[in-house]
Amino acid sequence: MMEKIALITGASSGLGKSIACKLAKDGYNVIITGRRQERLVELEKEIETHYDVKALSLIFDVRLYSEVEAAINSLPDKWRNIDVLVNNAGLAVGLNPIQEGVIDDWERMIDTNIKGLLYITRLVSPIMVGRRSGHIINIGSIAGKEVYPNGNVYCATKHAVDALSKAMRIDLLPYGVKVTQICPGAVETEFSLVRFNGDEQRANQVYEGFKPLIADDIANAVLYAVSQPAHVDVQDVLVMPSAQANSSIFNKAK
Ligand code: NDP
Ligand code: 8X3
Repeated sequence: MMEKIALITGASSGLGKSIACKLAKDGYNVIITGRRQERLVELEKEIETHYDVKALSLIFDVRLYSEVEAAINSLPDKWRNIDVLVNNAGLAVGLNPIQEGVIDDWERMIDTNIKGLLYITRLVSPIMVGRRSGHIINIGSIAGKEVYPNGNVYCATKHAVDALSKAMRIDLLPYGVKVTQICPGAVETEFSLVRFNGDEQRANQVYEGFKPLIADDIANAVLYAVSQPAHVDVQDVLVMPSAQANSSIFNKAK
């Protein structure tokens, strides 16, 4: 049996990749998941080269329960006892007023950010409950605390993550399973490139004139949460760039 195991969704990029590396550095064997196989296979090699742990990639789309179920059921016995689940896979698509919203964008956000998180949690939490131990980290957002113009459905999905984090904490409390929500402000990753369908110029504009967070800043928060003693649960962490006061007020260079 392996000592410590963490499963990180959305590890092919951004926060998930950095979280996987930090946890591996801390001695976790990591199950890294996403849809882009080549990236995950490369990360698997990178982790096993640099750290004294094992890495295993699982390729699936979190929106498809049958794929998620098959992936979790395919885990070899020695990988099944997951200690830490990081529900990170997620995205924003588009930035339109509600009356101009694109239905397919809404479906992608709701299916990924809410249903995907639920599917994985439904499959992994019984393992934790059975072992009377475990830690679920949900990556929320400042967008789950406040709404901002044109953020409507993305903000709603992250408000759902906020609600689900509180709800999971209640349901899992009797079984010694901790739940932490980590809510970042603006982090420079592929997030805006995805939101604006590959439009690099528009994506770069999001981070102009101020210093955004980097993925490692959020991975540090995850490491802090999982490193606490058994009697301490870091419930909710909001990490913002120093130049960002709330979801829409920034101190940008003129
Ligand atoms: P990235 O676009 O860099 O990474 C997103 C990750 O999610 C990728 O690994 C992607 O993998 C995975 N993913 C997306 N859709 C699916 C899917 N259907 N099935 C499986 N995996 C999927 O963005 P971030 O790292 O910034 O985003 C990570 C999380 O952080 C998200 O939940 C986001 O909402 C949240 N967040 C981000 C902030 C930011 O400013 N960047 C701020 C606050 C929260 P693949 O494409 O290979 O499937
Ligand atoms: C991502 C941060 O402010 O673009 O969750 O919604 S924001």
